Amino acid sequence: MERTFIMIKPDGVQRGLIGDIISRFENRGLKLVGAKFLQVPSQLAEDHYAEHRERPFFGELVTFITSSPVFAMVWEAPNAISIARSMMGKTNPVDSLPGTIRGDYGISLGMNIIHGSDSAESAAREIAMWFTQNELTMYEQTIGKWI
Ligand code: IDP
Ligand code: MG
Repeated sequence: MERTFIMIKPDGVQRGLIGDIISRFENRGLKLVGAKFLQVPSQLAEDHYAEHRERPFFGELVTFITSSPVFAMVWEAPNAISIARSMMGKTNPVDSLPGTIRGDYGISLGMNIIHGSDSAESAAREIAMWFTQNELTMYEQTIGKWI
């Protein structure tokens, strides 16, 4: 079983896409085990995007992600990380295919609606950064058995 950190960015929240994005993950069969709506503190934004600190767009990225509320979630499923990444579509809008979240809703590289962990290491790091243990449900213990 795997968990991934997913965040609907300020543009996705403002465009009213929270419900659609949750539906896509629910319909696919991933299980929601944590969620929160928040305006991101700058320190959290900088830590979250630490791997991009030296990139020229880092300042704009942090400014954007802290500009208005985001919707942060943890989803659970077998292979949740790669399944969520394929549902999101590629980072570059030229490559994000129709049928994916980015491919259906966006043409902007910076305002690309959604973030999702890109590896098991990132997922562990991001989940721990955004959620405390007791904000996350133990799915099998509280909701039902995975089959
Ligand atoms: P990802 O979100 O698909 O994992 P990353 O390469 O980790 O993509 O980049 C993080 C975010 O930074 C992207 O989602 C995008 O919003 C932004 N970004 C990436 N590359 C650029 C760029 O060249 N210019 C402006 N923003 C960028
Ligand atoms: Mg990334």
